[in-house]
Amino acid sequence: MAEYVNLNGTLHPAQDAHLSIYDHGFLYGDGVFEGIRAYDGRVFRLDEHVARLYRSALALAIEISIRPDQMRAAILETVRANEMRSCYIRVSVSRGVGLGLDPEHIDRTSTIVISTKQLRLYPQSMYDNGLEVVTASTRVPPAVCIDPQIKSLGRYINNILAKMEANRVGAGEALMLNMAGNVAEATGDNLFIIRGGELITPPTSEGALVGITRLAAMEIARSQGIPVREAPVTLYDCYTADEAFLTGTAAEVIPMVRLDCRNIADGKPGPLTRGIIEAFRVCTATEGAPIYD
Ligand code: PXG
Repeated sequence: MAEYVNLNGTLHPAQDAHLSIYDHGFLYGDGVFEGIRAYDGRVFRLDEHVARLYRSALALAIEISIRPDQMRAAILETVRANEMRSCYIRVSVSRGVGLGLDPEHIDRTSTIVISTKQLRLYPQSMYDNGLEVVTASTRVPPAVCIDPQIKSLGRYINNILAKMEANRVGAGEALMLNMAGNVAEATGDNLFIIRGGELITPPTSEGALVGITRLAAMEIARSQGIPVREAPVTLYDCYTADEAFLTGTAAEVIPMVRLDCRNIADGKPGPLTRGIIEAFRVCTATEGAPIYD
């Protein structure tokens, strides 16, 4: 079946969806995006993703030319056009088209692209046995330079470099530190540690994205009676944690069992992590905006 892409409100076969070479997203990373997932006919936390997209755009003074409810409908329409039930949905929005940095001199009609893909996931064995992670030398930019709450295209060059550091040593992910040397997050996932029965995750002021899976994991933990706290996390805290895991739309909830050649506790996924993974799978299977009524 042909793959369809929604470009500025119109569905095109993927090979016919063309962007200007002067699109500000391409030229300068001047845009925002969301990575969303559908599970068996339902889009997980669609409204939260759309809301975050518009907050990111607002913070960068990018005017998205359609309303959030129209964006929501366009996302669902695109998944339907591709006859998908479970997939990864990518929404990218750029400021507009024109050469030169100055937004005054470009056509500030936002470019909006919505596409769907089959996901390549971590293999099940990594959920069962956990992920080996390394600390990257590439830092997250300080919040005074670019607020980590903004899911912008341009921000990701550092994350890509950090991911390449992980690839170089065969690790599944890389942790990124902030300028103070505390752990901010992984390249495309948030970090959690468990210590003394308590769940701890770095606050966004430490350089973490306000992850939607992060929020789901916090809600699940609280509902299971596990206390949750946002606090700075050091590498020492990770090395000596009872359990650790990462959360993200792509990875879902995945145990982190080794960091920088050190086992975390016994080097196996811990019981609280397993409980949260199980509950998260129930959430993704039962919640979400229906794609096909
Ligand atoms: N931190 C960063 C830097 C991220 O990019 C997360 C944490 C997890 O957030 P969510 O809301 O997904 O729980 C992310 C998510 C992509 C892609 O297109 C990127 C993400 C998610 C899905 C797809 O590469 N980043």
